[in-house]
Amino acid sequence: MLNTPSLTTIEKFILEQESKFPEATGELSNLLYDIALAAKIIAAAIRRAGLVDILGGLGARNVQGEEQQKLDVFANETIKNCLKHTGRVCAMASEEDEDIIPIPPEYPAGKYAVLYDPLDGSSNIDVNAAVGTIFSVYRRVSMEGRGTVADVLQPGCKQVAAGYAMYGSSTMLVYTTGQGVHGFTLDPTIGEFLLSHPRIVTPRVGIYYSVNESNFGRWSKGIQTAVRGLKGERPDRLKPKNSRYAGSLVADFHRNLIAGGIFLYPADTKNPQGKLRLLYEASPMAFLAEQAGGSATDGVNRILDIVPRSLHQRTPLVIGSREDVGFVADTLREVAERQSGPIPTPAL
Ligand code: FBP
Repeated sequence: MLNTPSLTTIEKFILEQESKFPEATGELSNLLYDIALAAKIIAAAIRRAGLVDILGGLGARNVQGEEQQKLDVFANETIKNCLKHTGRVCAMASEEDEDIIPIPPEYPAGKYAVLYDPLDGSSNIDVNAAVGTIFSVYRRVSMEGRGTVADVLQPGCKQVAAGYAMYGSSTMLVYTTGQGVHGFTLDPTIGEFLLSHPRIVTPRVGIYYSVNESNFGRWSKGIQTAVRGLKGERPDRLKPKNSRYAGSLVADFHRNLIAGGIFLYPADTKNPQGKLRLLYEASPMAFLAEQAGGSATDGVNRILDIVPRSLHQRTPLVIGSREDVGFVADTLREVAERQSGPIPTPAL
């Protein structure tokens, strides 16, 4: 008699989570399935990328001024097509689209707004390195009908769900709805996301630091001092960390989430506001980091408290193991105080 393994599919897990909330309508659960479906479709395209005409640029530039990759556009359209008709979404916003993405009039508008970075780490696509999709979900604030900009311009602390799919050595989906962080691995033999990393907790002190050090000369004195500290120049505060940088936020964040570590994309003279986008990258990752016991700041302020002013605003990002993020914040304050006198300490 063949024993069927006890499989916890993402559907089973989400239903178990939902059953803890008698008032739940199941709409958020279904929305998470829609996103999981989109991730499967994108994963299938990425797995065959070298065999079909989906690598390389399109020659067009997106709203960020970056050359759009064919996979960027494929992923962007795939997510829209998986969400727009469901009646669960009132509006969307994508890193690849200038304005909010309205739900077509032929479909009902729902109670959630979804923001996403369809393909994070685009520079890794053509070299077969890990890339990802990042998503963030808010309850709408506009009353009814088609969603508005107000539904997507909300501070990260208002998120009801966030997560990412990572297309690496395996395809994973990691998400939170405020009940901890859970990871699922796609079993390609059955096409199902199965629970592989329940209740992820990130170590308080990490072993890795992840930053693009080629920008060192363009950093502030504070960031230079902090990164030197992470490398070992402050044995009184920290053990030296090993350097790892994949050039894809999802891949760097995931490593540090599991093994412990800190990722930084600071502001610099080329990117005075930082490079990463608050709504599509920093806020969803900050929700995950905090739910796993880590933290996320712009160096000073808690990312989840930042009230967005525009759809594509950028922010410096320091995220990961709580004590390491705290060390960077302390160092930035100490250097600033040396340069200009005492500064009040914000709550992290
Ligand atoms: P996109 O690919 O979505 O534009 O994301 C930006 C990103 O690729 C992050 O994933 C990554 O952390 C960072 O930029 C790498 O930037 P750099 O090449 O400047 O180090």
